[in-house]
Amino acid sequence: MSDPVSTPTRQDYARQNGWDGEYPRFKAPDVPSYVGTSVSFAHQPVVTDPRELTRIRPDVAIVGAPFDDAVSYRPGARFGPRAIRQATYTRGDHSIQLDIQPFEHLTVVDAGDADIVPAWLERGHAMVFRKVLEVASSGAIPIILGGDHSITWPSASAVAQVRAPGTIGIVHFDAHADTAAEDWGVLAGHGTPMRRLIESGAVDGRNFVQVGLRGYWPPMEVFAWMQEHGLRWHLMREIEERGAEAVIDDAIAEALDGPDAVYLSLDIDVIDPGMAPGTGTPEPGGMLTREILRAVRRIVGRVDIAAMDIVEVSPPYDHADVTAAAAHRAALECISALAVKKRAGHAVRFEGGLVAERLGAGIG
Ligand SMILES: [Mn+2]
Repeated sequence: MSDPVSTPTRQDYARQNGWDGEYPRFKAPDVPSYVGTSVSFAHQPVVTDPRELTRIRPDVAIVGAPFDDAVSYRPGARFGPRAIRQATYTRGDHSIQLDIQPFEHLTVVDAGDADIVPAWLERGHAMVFRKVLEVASSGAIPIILGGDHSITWPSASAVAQVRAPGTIGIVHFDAHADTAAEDWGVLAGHGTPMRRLIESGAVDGRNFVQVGLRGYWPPMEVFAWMQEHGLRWHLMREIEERGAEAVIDDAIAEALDGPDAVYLSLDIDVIDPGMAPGTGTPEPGGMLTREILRAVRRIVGRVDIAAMDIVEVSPPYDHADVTAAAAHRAALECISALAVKKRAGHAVRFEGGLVAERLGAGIG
């Protein structure tokens, strides 16, 4: 008869239950995407120090811009960079559609986030500018994860400063033109960045191509201003009538007509809100996610890319991470298409402009 209060005997549950077997062990970056305390884009190394970036010479550097103080409607895009980084179940090692292992060919790093604090619009833009300037000055192609669309003003300004003002064009996917003079008197709202870029001379209006515009904003006088400044745009109606393929081909031809390289700006609200509901100003009747991913592959494959941003992902309004996943794949399609180019012998990094100056001065 056993005594219920006797001292328990020592047990070896590992042995008893078969948990003492030999198992393989995994460490970052080989763990599954949901394991670990920190998330970098595609489990690539985190390199935030600009001197390190110059030393490592990455082809591509991811930058987070967790900023949404300039929105006009639903907030939440400040949570975009983190949601986009983690919206994947693989590391993205093999692009099946482009038949390439992008990270075998490209050095990609996650340069971390711009130093953002809440409720300080001007400081936020200054920090986005500085962060993108640091990354672009290393010669890497920045892929900026927003954030509301106002960050394109400082971000594209930084890229234009590194390369030389007027040398980049912008291919801009969006439901909205974002060329307003002001949002309720605010010059730096998310409805105004494209006008600021053109007014400041960073980007020539003739080097602007917009795709996917629809809905009820901006007003007529803004389109009149766009016409005066030589912008080209393709309404959603044109995609409905001619198909995305034909319209994207025209956009590529227009993007090649002038600038040395293209800054690709993808407002996720260009995609139909049925497929990308997690955004601040949803406009029904948009493009398909697959049309956008194909457009990114084609544009990056055929045009020299200076940078890309992916903005207006607002996770609080998302469902089942579909919007964040679309944004994540857009970045990965850009990286994969760049890898295809590099494999074919084309340079991906930028070595001219400020980069050459820095290296020439021995800063690198
Ligand atoms: Mn926009």
